[in-house]
Amino acid sequence: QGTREELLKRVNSVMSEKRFRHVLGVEKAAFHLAEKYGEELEKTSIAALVHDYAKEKSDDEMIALIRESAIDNKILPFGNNIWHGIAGVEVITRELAIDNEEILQAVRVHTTASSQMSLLDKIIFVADYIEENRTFPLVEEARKIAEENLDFAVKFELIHTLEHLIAQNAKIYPQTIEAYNTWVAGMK
Ligand code: DGI
Ligand code: FE
Ligand code: FE
Ligand code: FE
Repeated sequence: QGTREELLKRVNSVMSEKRFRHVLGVEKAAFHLAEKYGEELEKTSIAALVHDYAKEKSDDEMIALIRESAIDNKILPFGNNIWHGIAGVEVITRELAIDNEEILQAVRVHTTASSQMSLLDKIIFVADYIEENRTFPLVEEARKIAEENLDFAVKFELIHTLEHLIAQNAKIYPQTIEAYNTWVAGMK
């Protein structure tokens, strides 16, 4: 197991300065939520630092990876917004040798959420949305909710992400809808 410093260097080397600042912001927000809601800080740090590791890979590289790995080819039409979490797990497994299943799962569901989420999954999902560099209109409200109730923050984020995607006529990944049905529409 490497140190945080080594991981920071690796992560910094595969993304823009702007995205690296976002990643540091996610780690900071995730630390805050981990202390508040009782998650282990080392796991939280690693998950936050690697969550967008595959975000700047080329489409060609990601498509090749999805085709040759066990990842469901049904994700292919959705683009890197969906690939970088689900297939990103394969990338961080190979390039960073991360094998902690809880960390990998938090990366896997950080964009779409999931009907079943661990505390770490929720922390990374919400921290990604509320970190200090985010500036969209609803972010202050999301931050306030995250201070009160982590599950309500997941729900708020799902509602507004889906609204935003639908307003743009974007393709909705089935797992995003599944998460919405569970967290928002009360489907068990
Ligand atoms: O990687 P980040 O920009 O930090 O954030 P993210 O991984 O949470 O989300 C990346 C983008 O993916 C964001 O614009 C929202 C979008 N997204 C979330 N769910 C879906 C989605 N895009 C599509 N097309 N379909 C989804 O279901
Ligand atoms: Fe992401
Ligand atoms: Fe997110
Ligand atoms: Fe992110």
